Amino acid sequence: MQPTFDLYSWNTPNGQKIVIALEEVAAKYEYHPIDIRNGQQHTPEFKALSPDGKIPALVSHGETKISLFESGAILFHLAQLYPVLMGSTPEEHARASSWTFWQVGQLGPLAGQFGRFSGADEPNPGAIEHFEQLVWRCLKLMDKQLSKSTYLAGDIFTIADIACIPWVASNQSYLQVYGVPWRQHCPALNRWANTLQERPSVKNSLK
Ligand SMILES: N[C@@H](CCC(=O)N[C@@H](CS)C(=O)NCC(=O)O)C(=O)O
Repeated sequence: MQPTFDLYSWNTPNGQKIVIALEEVAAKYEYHPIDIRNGQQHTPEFKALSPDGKIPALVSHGETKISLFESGAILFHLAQLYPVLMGSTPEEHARASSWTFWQVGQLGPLAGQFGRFSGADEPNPGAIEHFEQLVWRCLKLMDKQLSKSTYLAGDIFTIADIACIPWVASNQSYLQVYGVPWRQHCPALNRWANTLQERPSVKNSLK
């Protein structure tokens, strides 16, 4: 039986990841917008799906009904159902895991804090500089990896690329919002982003 999904999300990088993954495998899903600008993430109904009150959340209707929160956990769940999302060799699988955890633990939170301080009403130049340096460290690391392989995990597109691309290249990415010139300074990252943005799943999801 083909699984179907209910996705509770919003058009931000963490939400876009899951749309890309679902589109990539042509999964059947219903999109339920949770407007985080208006506090819909704090309702008891949504918190029953995502206890920390953050998008995305996914309900997966397979042999049993499974409810998940945290974008990384959702990507791994989808990769279990659609192994193509995880690469084809044990090495690619391991690298896809590593870079996906890295996105969730490093790139996402650091870019998030950079955006938080860059957009704050109270200026805090020290914090902006601190997080901007850490963001550049992330970008240079990706650039180094992508100068050695087409995708983050090797020769095949995986959940690692899905996890990272919205944080780098979507219009909602804080790098884009605050004009971080990553395309000029990270040629391999730029090549990777251009390649990914040609994929229909990415093109349709990063708006
Ligand atoms: N670690 C979480 C982070 C999720 C997250 O920060 N979601 C943001 C949107 S990108 C959110 O829901 N923000 C609303 C809020 O914090 O109230 C994940 O990867 O899913």
